[in-house]
Amino acid sequence: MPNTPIEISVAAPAYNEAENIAAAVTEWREYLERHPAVGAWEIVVCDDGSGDGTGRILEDLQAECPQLVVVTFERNRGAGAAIAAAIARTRLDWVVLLDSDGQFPIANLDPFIERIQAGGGPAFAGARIRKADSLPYRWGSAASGAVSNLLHRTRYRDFNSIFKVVRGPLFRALPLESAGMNCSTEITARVAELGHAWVELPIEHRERGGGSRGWRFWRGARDRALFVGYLGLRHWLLRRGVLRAQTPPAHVPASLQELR
Ligand SMILES: Nc1nc2c(ncn2[C@@H]2O[C@H](COP(=O)(O)OP(=O)(O)OP(=O)(O)O)[C@@H](O)[C@H]2O)c(=O)[nH]1
Ligand SMILES: [Mg+2]
Repeated sequence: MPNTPIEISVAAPAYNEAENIAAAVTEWREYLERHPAVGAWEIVVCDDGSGDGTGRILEDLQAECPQLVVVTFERNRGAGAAIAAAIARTRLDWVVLLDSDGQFPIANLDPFIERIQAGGGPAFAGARIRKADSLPYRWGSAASGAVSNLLHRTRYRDFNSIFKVVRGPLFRALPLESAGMNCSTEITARVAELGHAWVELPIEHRERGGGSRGWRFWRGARDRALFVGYLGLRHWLLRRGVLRAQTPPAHVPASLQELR
């Protein structure tokens, strides 16, 4: 097992990231090309109806990087839709999900690759040691994370982290339905619903490279509260056997019975 090269798909959403996307894709490409444990790799970016030239930059990058796959939305559909489309388009054994604004150094992947080579998985998550966000956003994320842990009877340090490393078939089978900025929370909850424990590893999180935050605090906080409530209700109904969980892909143990 240790010497089997790992096949990795990087999946990322992008909305008006003209200032960041070239540096991000180049950083990912160089890392994947050079990492001794990485075999086949691809980068899948979903351009979520950007209007700042992000699409053209991606086209230029594709000319020199055949492993770069671009999914283009004609209009902006929100991070949730962009993330789901990028994941669905991946093809390889392991999928790494992260943002394309440069806030997640790809070098964070080192310890995850070691764990995968040691036979770990199927679901790893990056817990941000220090969130490079302003206080209200850090507080908001901590509060919603605490409520999600309560509702899902889990104890994750960073329930809302978007930095995920998951077995491809499992990730591609998740019926993701969140629209805006709640996809990370949904992914954490849905994998937990299937009876998998996320293995959390500490990661670095840095300031956004350029460009500005594309969402408003109070609207984001309201949507997050509503979504956490919805996931909590789903989980409660699953536990009571009122709802049936999605049928997990063949290789995932039907450990859902334990939840009843
Ligand atoms: N804001 C926003 N981001 C989107 C959208 N669609 C895709 N994205 C991407 O989703 C990722 C996360 O969005 P960010 O705006 O960085 O959210 P954030 O990290 O909470 O906020 P920042 O601290 O400003 O980076 C980025 O890679 C965006 O390019 C969208 O409709 N709105
Ligand atoms: Mg960001």
